[in-house]
Amino acid sequence: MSAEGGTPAFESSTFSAESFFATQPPPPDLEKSVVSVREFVARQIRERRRVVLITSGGTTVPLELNVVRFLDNFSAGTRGATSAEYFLDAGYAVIFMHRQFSLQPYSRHYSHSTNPFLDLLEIHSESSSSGARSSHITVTPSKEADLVEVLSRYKQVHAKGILHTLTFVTVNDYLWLLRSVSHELSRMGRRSMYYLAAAVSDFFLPRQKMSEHKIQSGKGSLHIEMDQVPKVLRSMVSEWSSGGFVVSFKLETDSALIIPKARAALERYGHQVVIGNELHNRKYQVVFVTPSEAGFSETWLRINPETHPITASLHHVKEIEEDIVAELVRRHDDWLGSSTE
Ligand code: PAZ
Repeated sequence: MSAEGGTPAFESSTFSAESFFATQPPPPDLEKSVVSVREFVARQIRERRRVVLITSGGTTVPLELNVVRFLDNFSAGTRGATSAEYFLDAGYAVIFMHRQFSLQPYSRHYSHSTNPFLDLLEIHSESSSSGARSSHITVTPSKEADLVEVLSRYKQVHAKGILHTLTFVTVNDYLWLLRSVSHELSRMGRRSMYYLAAAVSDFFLPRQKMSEHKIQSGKGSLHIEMDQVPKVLRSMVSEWSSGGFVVSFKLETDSALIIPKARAALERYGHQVVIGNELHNRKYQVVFVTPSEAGFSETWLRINPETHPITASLHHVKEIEEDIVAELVRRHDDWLGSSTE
């Protein structure tokens, strides 16, 4: 990186998973998160529930140690937050590992941009006989039925203790957390599912190459050379997850690349399903790519875009995640049924 602030000598432009974890520091609260996941998984095992780990939202790539600037991506976490609700409905417990401030199950219905909560409320002011004025708040009657429905589902899930939430911000946080949570979840073996919907950066700046202070302007253009983020899916399948059902996502903007890249990922990593989607129609169409006796098989899921207006998100509106989750639960059942364990 040519930027003021110094560039310590550090050679490595391709990281393996091992060299990444040997050289990049863990997030400070990792141990606390691990203990909370351990307890959550132990309870779900006792209560004989399957668990799905959902990753959701985008990762950042900080450019400075005292971070002022960072790279980010488009993901709002809709896929992950929506899918979490359908997995919970299907009887799975959910570890929801999401980008801080991205959408979350249930509260997503009231996101600040599509349905700001202040618009749900009305103020009523009264004067008493002594002349003192008081105010109270109620929910706008036309919004009440939807709110009751979402709130009661949210409360039930929390009362049952079947949703556990973890947050990440940077790609470094994400990788450390993913490895640790997968280790904990591996105790559940084939009854666990990994649903990797987060939009994870392919490139990052190793800590050893980062400028300590804010990159200064005044020397013309800025050149940053990033290293490749290690492809951890292989380690996840062969070491970390210990036999769980692994579903990865593949996002492309050129739809012709989806199938070949999904097949290449299955060949390389040996997991169960790649769900391919294209940026602009990802809310209406996805393809399941799986290994089969004939090589690979593809199953397209589609919904009518008119039944899913972009701003509407309550459960009675059709969401493609309902079909994605139903299909995965069916495939996980079949896979468990075919197990020799
Ligand atoms: O978060 P969102 O609903 O806006 O987008 C979902 C998605 C496109 C990030 C997800 O479906 C996906 O494809 N994740 C993997 C991206 C990738 O690394 O290829």
